[in-house]
Amino acid sequence: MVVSSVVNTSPPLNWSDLEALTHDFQTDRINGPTNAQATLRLFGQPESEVRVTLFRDNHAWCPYCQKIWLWLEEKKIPYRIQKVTMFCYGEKENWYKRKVPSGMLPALELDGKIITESDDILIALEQVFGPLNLGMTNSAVLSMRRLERLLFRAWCGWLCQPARSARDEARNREMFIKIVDQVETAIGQTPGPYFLSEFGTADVIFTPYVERMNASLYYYKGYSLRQNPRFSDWFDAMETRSTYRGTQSDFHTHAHDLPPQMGGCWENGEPQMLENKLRVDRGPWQGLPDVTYPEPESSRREALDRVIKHRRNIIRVNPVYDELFDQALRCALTHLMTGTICQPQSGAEVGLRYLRDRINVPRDMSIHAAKRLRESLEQTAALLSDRQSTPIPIRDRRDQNPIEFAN
Ligand SMILES: N[C@@H](CCC(=O)N[C@@H](CS)C(=O)NCC(=O)O)C(=O)O
Repeated sequence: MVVSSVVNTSPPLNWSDLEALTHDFQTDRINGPTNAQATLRLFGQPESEVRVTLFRDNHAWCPYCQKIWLWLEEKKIPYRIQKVTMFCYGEKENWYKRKVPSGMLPALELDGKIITESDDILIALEQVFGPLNLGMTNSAVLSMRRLERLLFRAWCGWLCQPARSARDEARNREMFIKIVDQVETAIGQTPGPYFLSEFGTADVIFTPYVERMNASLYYYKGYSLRQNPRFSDWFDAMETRSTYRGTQSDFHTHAHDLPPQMGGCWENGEPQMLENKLRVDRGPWQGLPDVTYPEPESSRREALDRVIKHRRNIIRVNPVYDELFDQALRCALTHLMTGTICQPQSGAEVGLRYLRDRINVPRDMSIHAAKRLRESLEQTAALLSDRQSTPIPIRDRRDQNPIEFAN
């Protein structure tokens, strides 16, 4: 995809001009809307009220962590966040292994006591802070929890093992769709868009894997979960909640974070799947069914602010020479903020696409900001050639080792 607009021969903006364009983009990480960067959340309460520390994974990939994260945000419980490395992208921190010898995530420290296993964590939190509407052991919630596990197993059966034949593939798909129909019926029995008559625990339990199913089946199977009317209404309703928006990921992030976590995701090679895969990887990213809430006017500024904050490390870890990539990155950011296309130097396209492929939602920025940034990186790269960066690894994601961003 080569852009046909007129190319500006003038140089891209320098870093201080770019910095001025963020207009001091700042959100209140501690008391403002849910966000992935915070290490303390107070919801307007004093820090002395904090009784809880959530240990969650550094990249916000872990589904069980998202469950606890969303619950705490919905209940507005003051808490600290400590981020831990997952085995698939780096070395587990020793301090964490001393606290939780298995290294598993999430874990929660509540009044000094460590709790593991996400369901046990929710039950312990309910005992102290009260349930989120109906609680974990309510019979209606229990039946939704069972349904969620059925859906999870059917999804794994389809996605995470290679089909031996086309018949096998069709059977796995049918089994998944059969459970989807059961879920559709369950949501349809309530008057609103949520799993039970009001938003609550059941929605929190379904959120992490349903989000991952939506992304992975679109990418690896050419199937859109959002085409089911009740699921579609449920996703739309979830996206009205700022708590969910703050934890929400996108298709690109999940399509590439799941293989090492799940032990593999298997493509079916069908025409729709191939088309979807190309779109998730190469764009255009606008209009993908991973988000339907309208783009905030601040999305470009958010993307710029996040790149500027980490620019030294972003440039350092890029496979292209620092000077070459610095100039190309400024071309992309100039395009992002002004629409002006500046010519990068030959060879930089690989570096621009390397970064395009490593923007993580919500770790780095929100979903709309990431789409804008990917678009500008790709359009700038396309001025040079179609040469892609090395493929994103599937066995591990050591290319995302957070140690590279420690300083
Ligand atoms: N049953 C556990 C499952 C937790 C789990 O599987 N956590 C994974 C991440 S999603 C983990 O910590 N794996 C170790 C690692 O990847 O470092 C729960 O509900 O909390």
